Amino acid sequence: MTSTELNPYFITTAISYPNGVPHIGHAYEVIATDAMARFKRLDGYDVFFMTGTDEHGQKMLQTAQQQGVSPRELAQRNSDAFQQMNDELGISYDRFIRTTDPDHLDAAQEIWRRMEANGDIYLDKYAGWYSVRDEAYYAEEDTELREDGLRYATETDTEVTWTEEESYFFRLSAYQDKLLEHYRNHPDFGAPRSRFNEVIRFVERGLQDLSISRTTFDWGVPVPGNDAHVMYVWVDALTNYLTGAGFPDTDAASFTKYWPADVHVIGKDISRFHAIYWPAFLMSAGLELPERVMIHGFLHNNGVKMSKSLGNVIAPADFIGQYGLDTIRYFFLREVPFGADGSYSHEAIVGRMNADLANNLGNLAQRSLSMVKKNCGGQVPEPSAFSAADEQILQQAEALLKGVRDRFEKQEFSRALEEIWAVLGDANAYFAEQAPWVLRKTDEERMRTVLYVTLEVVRKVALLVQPVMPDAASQLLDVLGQPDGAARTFAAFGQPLTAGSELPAPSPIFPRYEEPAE
Ligand code: ME8
Repeated sequence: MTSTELNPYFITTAISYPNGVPHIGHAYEVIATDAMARFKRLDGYDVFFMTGTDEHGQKMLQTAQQQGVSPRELAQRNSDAFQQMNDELGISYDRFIRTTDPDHLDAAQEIWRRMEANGDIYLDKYAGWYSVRDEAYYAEEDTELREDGLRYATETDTEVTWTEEESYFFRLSAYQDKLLEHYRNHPDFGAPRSRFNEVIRFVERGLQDLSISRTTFDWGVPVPGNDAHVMYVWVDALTNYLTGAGFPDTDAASFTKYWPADVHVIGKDISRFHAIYWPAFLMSAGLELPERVMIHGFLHNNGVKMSKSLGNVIAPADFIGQYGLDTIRYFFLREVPFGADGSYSHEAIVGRMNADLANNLGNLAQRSLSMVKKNCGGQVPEPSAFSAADEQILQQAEALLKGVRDRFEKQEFSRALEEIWAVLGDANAYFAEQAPWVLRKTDEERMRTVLYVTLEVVRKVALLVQPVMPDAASQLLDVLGQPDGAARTFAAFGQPLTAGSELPAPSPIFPRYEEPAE
């Protein structure tokens, strides 16, 4: 890499099953990943952000049959719905990958060939319990027979069916020690620690070889050299991350630049697939492992699990319509520590919207900017010597970039926002104490300095909240007179406002939520 090239950063979400339309859990994952991607771009990285849909497998086929359409039609229809959700959420992805894309077929078959060439694939017979809902195999002891006479996977409550067929197997058992060694040498490979520990304990209990092909249906990637088999959907699905980087062309500029991926962002229900199977497949194929698997929790509505039968599945578009996109993005990232399970409710969203956004940020910006408009000729005021109080709040704002960067590096979005809002709290206290509206009559020079300091703190906050609230932050930077381009990247963080520069007319950016009249 020459010195003029930016550092690469490859980040992915899970690819969703398009057997239905997206829900708020899907929205949560792409919003968080989008915030991370935007942060890295603003921080000077060459970011490649990929999301998409996982279109093969028995679940897709069964749903299609129930709906009387072909799996291809079902995939197309719902994949479009996922893309539409991404657009509604302002997701800045660089590629939306579909596992039915032609380049993905090549990648999936090539990783298979590599694992086979390494001696890790053999043909045998599978007999055991399979959950179509989870697209996962379960050992008998991990299932239970219930009163309805059906057998269920204990952990996920999904029905399992007895499956017996010829199948290729992957020698997962051979990777137990190598995986444990990798975990030891890379303590941040899985995060947060509590969820990573669950993965480690699972591996320590012993790994069995994995059935990786099916013969009873053909909606999948054909196994190279044996068309009677299609690949187990997870082999195909996980490989999407390689496809995006340009695999199987390992000499491609994109591959040398972006692989290995920096972060796979996924939910807690699929941590084993990403932190056990995936690194084992990659080791077998002689490919580098991703740096990090970030495991987020599940979102529940008022603490209650979302389900179609409970009728509490909320369409992301309805949320946006009610509260606004930036409020939703802010709420999810601020309210739920990333990694933990979280809950949302109307009251909690309105609370954040009114207190954090409208009061703490919106009012401070609006009050200081309107005073500048009225009393400083609509130009950034000229400060005179800073007082200790001025210096103090300026330094707190200055320190935010490093603090927030450290938090984002670990996907601790709520902590990052907490730090920003702590400084905003102090900035509000500073503004109230300094009372520039009183200074207007007694000491105009001091008034100008206080307004300058306040605007500068707001500018720094506006720069830092761009990844979370792209639209609102952009409007805030507009009213602060910041031109598009370099002035809006983190490179400009330490370059304070220029006194005398023109400011456009201020306009309120963060509305309060008012309950609609009965
Ligand atoms: O698992 N809250 O797809 P998927 C938060 N195709 N996250 C949730 C959630 C909730 N209530 N429900 C689901 C698959 N998710 C596979 C992935 S990757 C190679 C293949 C998350 O549509 C879930 O944990 O069931 C996963 O990360 C993502 O949404 C897609 O789930």
